[in-house]
Amino acid sequence: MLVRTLDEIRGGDREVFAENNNWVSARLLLKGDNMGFSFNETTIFANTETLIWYKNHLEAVYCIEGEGEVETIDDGKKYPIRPGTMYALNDHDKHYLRAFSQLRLVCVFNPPLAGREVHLPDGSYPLDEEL
Ligand code: 9YT
Repeated sequence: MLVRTLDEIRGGDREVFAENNNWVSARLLLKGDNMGFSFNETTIFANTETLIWYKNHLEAVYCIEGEGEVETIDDGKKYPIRPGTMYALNDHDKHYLRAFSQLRLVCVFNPPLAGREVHLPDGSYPLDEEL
């Protein structure tokens, strides 16, 4: 049985800030926990725009706080994000994530994140063997 709290994660190795300070991710479950997925709570800071393209991963995101939008780059579609909204990047969709107020998002990655990944310039995370 694994039990972790955000309070324990704050300030430790499992708390990861974006290279541009747009977000902070509490990595509640990682590859080493052997669940087959990783599980994070991410805070996206207000009035930020983040380019994301998880070409190596699938991600599902569930919003529990805040207002924002996702814009998929290939077709220019915009999807409002608010508490209760889930989106899944099932097609490795390249997108902008915009936070109009602070967002709190629960994020699941397959394959699992391995540790302290931050976005590469193209918006992806490396596969863990490339870390
Ligand atoms: C929604 C999203 O992908 N935000 C970037 C951070 C990521 N969720 C993470 O590493 O926890």
